[in-house]
Amino acid sequence: MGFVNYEVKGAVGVVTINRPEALNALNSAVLDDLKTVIEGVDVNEIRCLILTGAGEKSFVAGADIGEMSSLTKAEGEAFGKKGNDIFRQIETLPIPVIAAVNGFALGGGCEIAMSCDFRICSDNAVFGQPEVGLGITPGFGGTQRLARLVGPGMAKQMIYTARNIKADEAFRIGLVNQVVPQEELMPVVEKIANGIAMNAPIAVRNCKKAINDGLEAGMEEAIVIEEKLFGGCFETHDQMEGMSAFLEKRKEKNFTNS
Ligand code: CO8
Repeated sequence: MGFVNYEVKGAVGVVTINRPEALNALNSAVLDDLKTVIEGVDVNEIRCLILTGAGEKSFVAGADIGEMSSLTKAEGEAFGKKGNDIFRQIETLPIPVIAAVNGFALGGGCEIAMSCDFRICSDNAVFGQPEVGLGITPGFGGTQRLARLVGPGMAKQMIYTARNIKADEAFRIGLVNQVVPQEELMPVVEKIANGIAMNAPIAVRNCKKAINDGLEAGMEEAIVIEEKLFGGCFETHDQMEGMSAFLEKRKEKNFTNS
């Protein structure tokens, strides 16, 4: 696929945004290719997805400023919706998605990383929402997801000042889970992804859904969401296998996604 590569490594899929000449900036063609690749992921075979950017300098340096510069109001709104739709598809994909942030994650780049389940970054990563310096607001979910992830005060400061932050600060405020040397980024993220892939896939999916759906609900409703997804694991092959392995003191488990 032109601007987005997809590689399957066992039960882990690696999606790479590949437009290094523009620091992997998201134009319409990149977003179209990303949508095609995400919709093509076989979520019955793949148990964890990794999203990264090509090259060693940038994850995604934002939405394409050249393309946006001449948009009308209606086109601007449509472009925002195009990004939002695909980012929401990533966020609600049944399997976990890890952002391996290998450099600049600015504007739409920070926003796409935040639509993933969690973020691991290299030590050269830079995060920020520079939009107000360009005369626009974040438009691919940044005002919403950043506030939910790091709290409204920190999100407002980052967005109003348009100040970029380095990897260590992103870690300190909880925007990323771990910072690793650049050369270790993909091995570390693949190890995490493989670890997730070894766990019971239905249970992992149900955890993702319980956390995501529960965060959008009040606590009374949220615990019922969890109860249903917890109950939904019983009588699956994987629940019986997981518990039998424990009771029989077996280390090896044969989880089958059924
Ligand atoms: N859009 C288009 N092209 C870009 C972008 C971008 N966001 N970022 C970098 N590029 C291009 C540069 O134009 C340059 O191309 P060329 O070689 O043809 O001149 C190439 O990538 C390399 O970039 P630089 O030479 O600038 O590299 P530097 O190392 O000097 O600087 C930076 C790297 C600091 C990342 C710098 O490129 C930069 O500031 N980029 C813009 C970052 C930014 O502001 N991003 C936010 C964009 S706005 C956004 O994402 C809004 C999302 C919501 C949209 C909703 C729509 C309604």
